[in-house]
Amino acid sequence: MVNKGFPEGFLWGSASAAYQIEGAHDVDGKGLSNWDTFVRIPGKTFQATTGDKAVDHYNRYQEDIQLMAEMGLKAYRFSISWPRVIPKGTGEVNELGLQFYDNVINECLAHGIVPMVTMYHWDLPQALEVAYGGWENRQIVDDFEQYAKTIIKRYGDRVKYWITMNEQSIFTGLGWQSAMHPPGKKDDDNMFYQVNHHAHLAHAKAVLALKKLFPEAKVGASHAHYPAYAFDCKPENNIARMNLEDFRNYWWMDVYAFGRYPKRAFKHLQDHGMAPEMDEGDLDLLKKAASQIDFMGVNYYQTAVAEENAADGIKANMEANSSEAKGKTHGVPSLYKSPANPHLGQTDWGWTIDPVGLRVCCRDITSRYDLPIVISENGLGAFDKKEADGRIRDPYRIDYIKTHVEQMKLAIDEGSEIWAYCTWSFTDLLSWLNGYQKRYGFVFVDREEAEDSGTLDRFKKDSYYWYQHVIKTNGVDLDFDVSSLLARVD
Ligand code: BGP
Repeated sequence: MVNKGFPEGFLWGSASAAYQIEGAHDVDGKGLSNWDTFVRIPGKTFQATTGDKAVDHYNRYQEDIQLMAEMGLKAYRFSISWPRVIPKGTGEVNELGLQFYDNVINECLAHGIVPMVTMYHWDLPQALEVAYGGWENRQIVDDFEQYAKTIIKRYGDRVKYWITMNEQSIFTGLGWQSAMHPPGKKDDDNMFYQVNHHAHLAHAKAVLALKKLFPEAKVGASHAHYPAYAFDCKPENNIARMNLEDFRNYWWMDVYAFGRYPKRAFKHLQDHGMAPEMDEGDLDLLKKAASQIDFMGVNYYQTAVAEENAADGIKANMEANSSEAKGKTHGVPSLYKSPANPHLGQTDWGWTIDPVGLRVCCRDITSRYDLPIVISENGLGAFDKKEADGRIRDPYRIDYIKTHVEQMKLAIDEGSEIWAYCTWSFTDLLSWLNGYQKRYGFVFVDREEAEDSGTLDRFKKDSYYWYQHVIKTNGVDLDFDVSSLLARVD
């Protein structure tokens, strides 16, 4: 028997990240992050946009959480900025920084919103980058552990859901393979695998620290799940699909869930002299942490296509979240190449739109790991416009989220245990590489690329009212027509 609607207590949520919303990049004792530094390198971000002010959530968090409450949002996923709480990355703690997140958490709880905390959403203390190369040095594992323990001790009494790492595959891929994120290195595959090993160890230490202090807490990591379809039924293309899954998905999720690297992929790296260096005890640590995680976090935006690729074939590391991927084939010689999917449309930034892919993610995780799932990000970046009548009509976003929610429901009906669905994002915010014009929110923020381009005032989009209704009906009614309501509101 298939039920209508979602399980009781299902967490309808929305997500953000510190650098993309907070602003206040150098106030109240905050240290600089790698992103504060990177965005100042000419040509790195769209029209040189920065998160210096972002959408000023640091000063407007109460207003934002009030809007969430009014919507009926059940969960709010946000990240803590490491350099805001430990300005130099290690050592002295910044009490004002800690207080800011106390305020955010308390405000959420006062409105009945479950806070879901991401420990690392890419803003590394720049001091650690300068001191020893950040993630490149194994020292970071201990420093991350100190940071994790600091925030766990401070907030663990009130925060039940924790996400250690956000999209490790993406920040390392863009950081060491395609130079699009800090530290801006290119084609450094050896270091790519080494920094990932360090990040895996850091994740593991954070999981163990959390469970020791708060055994009831729920913890996982959020992977940028990028499921692949074979280009066709040519057997070699299915091998290419398996390669892509190993090197884009299982390299991370197998470690989180099993505490080991996928065998075929590890052998490939050994054969090519690229396997990460490990210390004795590393695998035991990863295994111990794997036995204690509670869910798999999934950030889902798009699927890939896999086709065989010759040893001297296409090489270009275009990562899932780069804006340059549009229409281009990318790949890894001898493993796979990834052409566009002729059956699917794309967003204005060239990201394939594939609601069924979300179901594929859930099915895959359920069968392979048998873990509950938290969908920690899913959403549509678009050029929204505030019209003369004050409305922001975003039927394309409603359609995007609706079709993804429908597929998520099918996954639940098929046996996946899904605890939460967080859209990206609640308010508009900074897109890492694509500025403020690429909008994801239910709430429009009046600003453009230039720092003083708008009032930063908030306005509800049509999708705000639609999601409000979805939450109210616990996902039973996805066909709500906002126009009838908004005719009255206006
Ligand atoms: C994910 C990140 C988010 C967010 C989102 C949209 O990879 O975890 O932080 O940025 O993608 O990406 P973009 O801003 O590139 O459109």
